Amino acid sequence: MNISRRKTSLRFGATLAALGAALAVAGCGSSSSPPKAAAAASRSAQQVQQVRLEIQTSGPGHAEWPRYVPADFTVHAGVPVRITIVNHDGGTAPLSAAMQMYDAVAGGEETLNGARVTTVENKKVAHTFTIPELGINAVIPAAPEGSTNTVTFSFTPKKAGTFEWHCYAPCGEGKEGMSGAMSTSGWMEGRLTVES
Ligand SMILES: [Cu+2]
Repeated sequence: MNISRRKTSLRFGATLAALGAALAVAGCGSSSSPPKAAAAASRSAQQVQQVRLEIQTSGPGHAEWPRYVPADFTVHAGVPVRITIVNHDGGTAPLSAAMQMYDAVAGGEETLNGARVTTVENKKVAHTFTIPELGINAVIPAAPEGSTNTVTFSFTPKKAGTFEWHCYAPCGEGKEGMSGAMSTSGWMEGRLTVES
């Protein structure tokens, strides 16, 4: 009886050890798979480069000039970019006849307060975000009084380089509205740097 019991308990012990080893292996396998999947998901979520710009109507330097903040920013080539532009400027600056092609979105997809748009009525235009060298044009309508509006513009930069962007709505000073903020880097023009 004693011997038999010892054998049983040994066998039981061996079974437990084997079970423990199996659990350890299973634990290893099952704990490594989900994190891999989670990492892939978060990597794909990060595959859109988010940039946030604000069009402000007051700030240091030239208190009355509208400006994009920041004016200079950097993204990576080959990865989709979504630029979110929050416009605080309620003033309109309809495009001149020579610039009226910039009331149409080009080179990417635009939304205004969540709805897809392809053009903005010229009399409502406040600013544009335009990179002629890349064929990119986003149109920003004037904000409702006392409020803001939000434009998103999505595109994928293909080549590395430094590209100047401009606003082509005459929101500056002077007879044509093209001086002041319109001709000053850091206000209505700036640089997009695309790194490879
Ligand atoms: Cu402007």
